[in-house]
Formats: sequence, C-alpha cells, structure tokens
Amino acid sequence: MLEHSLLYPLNTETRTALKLDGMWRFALDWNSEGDEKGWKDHIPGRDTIPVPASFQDFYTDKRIREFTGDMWYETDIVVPSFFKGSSVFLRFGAATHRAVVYINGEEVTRHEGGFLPFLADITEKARYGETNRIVVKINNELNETNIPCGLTITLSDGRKMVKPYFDFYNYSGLQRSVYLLALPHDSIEDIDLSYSVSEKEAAITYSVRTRGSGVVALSLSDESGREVASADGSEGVIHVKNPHLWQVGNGYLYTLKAMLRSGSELLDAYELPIGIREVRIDGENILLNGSPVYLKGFGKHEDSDIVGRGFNIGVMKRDFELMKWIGANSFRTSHYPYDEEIYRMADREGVLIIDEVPAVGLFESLANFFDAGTGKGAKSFFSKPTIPQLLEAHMRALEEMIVRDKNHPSVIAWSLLNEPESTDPNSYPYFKALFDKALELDVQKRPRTFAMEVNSSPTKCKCFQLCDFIALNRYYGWYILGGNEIDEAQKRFRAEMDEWEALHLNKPFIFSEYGADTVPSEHKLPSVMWSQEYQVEVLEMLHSVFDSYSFVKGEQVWAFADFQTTEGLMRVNGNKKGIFTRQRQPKDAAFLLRKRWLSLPVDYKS
Ligand code: BDP
Repeated sequence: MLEHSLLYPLNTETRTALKLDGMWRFALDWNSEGDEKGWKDHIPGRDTIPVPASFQDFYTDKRIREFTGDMWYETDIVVPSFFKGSSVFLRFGAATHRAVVYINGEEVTRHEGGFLPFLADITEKARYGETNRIVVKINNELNETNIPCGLTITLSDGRKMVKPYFDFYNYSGLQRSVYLLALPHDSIEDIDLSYSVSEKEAAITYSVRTRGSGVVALSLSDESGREVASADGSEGVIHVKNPHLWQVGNGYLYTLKAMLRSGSELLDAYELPIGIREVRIDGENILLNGSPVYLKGFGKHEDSDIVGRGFNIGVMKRDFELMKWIGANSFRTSHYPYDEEIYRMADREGVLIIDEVPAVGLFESLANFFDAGTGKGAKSFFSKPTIPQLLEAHMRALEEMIVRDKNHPSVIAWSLLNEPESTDPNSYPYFKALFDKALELDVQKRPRTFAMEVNSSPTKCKCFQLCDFIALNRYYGWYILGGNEIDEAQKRFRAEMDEWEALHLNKPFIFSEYGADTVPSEHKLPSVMWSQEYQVEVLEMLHSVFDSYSFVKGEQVWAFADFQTTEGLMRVNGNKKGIFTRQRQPKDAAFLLRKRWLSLPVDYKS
C-alpha cells in the first residue's frame, strides 16, 4: 500500500488545498555541487521559472535546453497558523524524473518516477504562521532502472546528455501543480468503487479506507444536487434506482460524498465525482454498460509550445473541443499518465481513456520508434541485470497510476507497456507480474493490454496472450513500404491480419497507433511521403483494412498533434504524425477522419 493518500486535492468543509503555482526560483546544477554546497537551504542565482511547466523551452541557450542532471526549484511559503493541528502535506502532481524535497533545509521525502503524484508530510517540520522555504532537487537523467528507459552519456566537455529509447522529448521539471494541503488527522484516505448496472438499477460496491478514528457515512447526489442514496459504514453496497448511466459523449456525473464522523462531529469530508458505468470485454467486443463500443480517437502527448509537457489548461480545453469536432470518443495517454485535470475533463465529456503507465523504451535502441520496426534493436532487453530493479519501479508506477486513476469513469482500460521487446523469451515473467498486479489492484478489473510494435507478431510475441484485448501499433505505408509501395504495404498488412485471424483469439483488437509523418507546409499531387496528400492516402488504405476484419474494434491514430522529440535525421523539429499541428490547427487528414468518425456508429461492427 502506498504511504499516503493520492486523492485529488480538494477544498471541503474539513480540507484545505492551496495551489503553490507561480514563479519559483530556479538553478541548474552544472557542476553537481548543489548537495555539497547546501543548496537545500537556499539555491544560488536570481533566475525564476513558472510552475507548472517544463523548464526547457523558455531559454534561448541550447546548452540550457539540453541540460541533463540536477535542477533545483525553490519557493517561500507561509504555512497558515490555523493549519496547526492538521496533517500538513506538500503534494507534487509530478516531478520528472526524480525528486528530493526539503523544507527549511531538512529532507522530507524523495520520489522516483516523473508522471505521478507524491506527497511530503511536513506536519512536524513546518513552522506554522511563519515563512517556510521549500526546495526541490529534480533530476532528469534517463537510465535502465526506471521508466521511461534511456541512457545518460557524458560528452567530452563533461556535460551530460540523454539518449531516450523513446520518441518524445525528455521534458522535465515541475510539470504539474504543487499544493499545500491541510487534512484532518482522522481522514478519508482512499475509496474503491465497482459497479454492476442494469437499466432499472445500479449497485455500487464501495470500500472506504480511513486513517485514525471515526465512522464512515456516504451520500450520493445527482447532477442537480438531489440526494439519491446514502449508506453507513466503510464497506457496503449502494443501490440507485433508474440510474443515469455514464455513457460515451454523455458523461453524467453523480457526486459521492464520503464523510467521517465521530458522533455529531464531522471529522472529514471528501467529494468524488463518479460515473455509474460498467466496462467489460465479452468475446470480440468492448462493452460499456453492456453495449459494444468502437473506439475512435488518438494516441496523444502532453506537449505544447513554450511550456512543453507542463500542464496547460487552455490546451486541454482546445484538445477536447477538437476531439468533439472530429468525432473522437477515446484516447490513450501515451506514453505516461497525464495530469489529473485531463481525466476529470474526460469524465465530464464522456471520453474513454486507455491509461498508460510510463513504460516506454523497454527495447534497447537509440531510436526505438525506428529500430523497433526493423528488429535491429532486439537485444534481449528482458535479460539485462537491471531488470529486477526496473520491474520494481514499473510495479510502483503501476500501483500509483491505478490508485490515482481508478475512480475516473473515463478510464476503461490499462496499458501496461508501450512497444516493449515482447519477442524476448525472457519477457514473459516480467509481463505476467505486471498483468497480475493490475488485476489485483483494480477492484473494477478493467481490461489490460500493452501496445505492440510490428515485431510482436502472432508467431514471435511471447506475451500477447496476457492481454484482455490486443493493441497494435502498425506503420504499414510509413516505416514499412511507404510511398509508391503503398499497395504492397496493404498486402503485407492484410497478410498479418489474416495470421491474427487464424488464431481465433476471440478478443477485441484495436489499433493503438497508425499514421504517417506530414509536414503541414507540404502539398503534392500526386502525393509523396511527408505531404498532406500522402497522410490522407495512408489513412484511407489502413481504414480499408480495419474495415475488413470484424474483430477490429477500435482505431486510435498516431498522433493527435505534432509533438517535440529529440532532434535527429528521422524528425523534422519533432514528430509530424499529428492530425493537428502542434498549434492545434487541422491538417487535411483531420477532415477525412471527421467524415469517417462522425458516420461510424458507436457500436460499429457489433
Ligand atoms: C511508435 C511509438 C511512438 C512513436 C511512433 C512514431 O510508440 O512513441 O512516436 O511510433 O514512430 O513506435 O511516430
């Protein structure tokens, strides 16, 4: 069990959540001297930087943008005197990739993993009614003992540099909000919910974990604020007559208020927006409330101009508007769990999420996205001596993700890895441990999968049997037989699909990635690779293949928008497979997808 509660920070009758976002002091530790020189007490220099944001894209000096190593953040906060008597925490939405937190020069916590929240308990160390100095040391190096995987090399001038085994820029820093929290000592720590629904009645099985003393009471209200059910005790079942179900495109939310009481005294109160819905796989179908759904949507990134991977509330809103416009109903949080606000928005909008743990780059290659397709990178990744340590970090991230995200109705499935070397004979035990863990942790028993690259074929992949549904990343017409060979690509693709069909897996398949790089300025008739015309042609070809196989139950094109990657021969200032530009304007392919997706029924192929 995780040390602290990961409930989303809220203000309630009993809780205070203060956002500490804004300009923080900032220093890069070029000579790795911060520890020795006591930067935990005060960092040098006068530079300031926004939180939340990636640090990289503000600066005009390339050495700063590419900085690899320790970076230090500092801010001074007054901890209100009325917080005394509460349990007081700092809550970091994410610190990429690892952090050590100090208050008034004393270490309060450290955390490994750059995409999930963690808390620092400062109850004992905070000075109430006085100014407190918060210093955070963040390190953004990549290695093979933490996810995502990569290398950190040292250049001849002594500077460090990352070599990601993955295709997105190593944005880092305090990329999500930081909160100061005051919680009651007797408090609600976690809530688990599972649903069984019919049109007439829903049964919500609940369990509330608490800290300290008190008795639990629950109240459920509908969107108009009317109480529809209540319950007492930390475990039980709530029945709702004629429930308003949470549906695709119609994210109806009830509010579950959990209270902890001692006699007439309210010790703690927490409000959780919940959607009453059931997700299940039945044969080749993905069922939501018993009805089949065909997934239409995207693989995405948290990525935008200037703030990089920093949470950007305006970009979030625009992305959801574009998803509605184009007729999408789903996305995968490739290749890491996103900011919590994004799930809350998906809950309200009725958008389905495949939630992915940051396990990318489990395939040794300096350009995983390319070598993976050719098989060149296959070096028996799962036989490395670092594997036990990596698995530990992976399992912990998986636990943090499930604990954080399990109550979002939008989350319908877990993706446990992206494009790992699942052809390695040693991969199976590693995968099995993850699949078992996800099932054990999630009371809703959501379907599990991993996104498979092209080597993970029916004959070579050692792990696909573990998946509840199969998620394929396929680049026929791009990495495989592009341009004038597009017809060959189609034949090769159909041959692969025939092989999958012959296995009679009786499981749904989705395409979790497919697409082609497209530079928005390029137009050419007849088409050439990289032009807008070619992107449209590739998508049309691939869709015709999807449409020929009844067990294909979803398509999530790569990618929603163009995004930043490490520079290199394969990338034109980033990955250009976006259906939208990085500024969120449509390429021609967006109109093709809009036409297709608005006309495909939700239960297409059922
Ligand atoms: C896949 C990866 C994704 C890449 C994409 C690509 O899962 O991260 O960005 O291919 O090559 O290999 O565009």
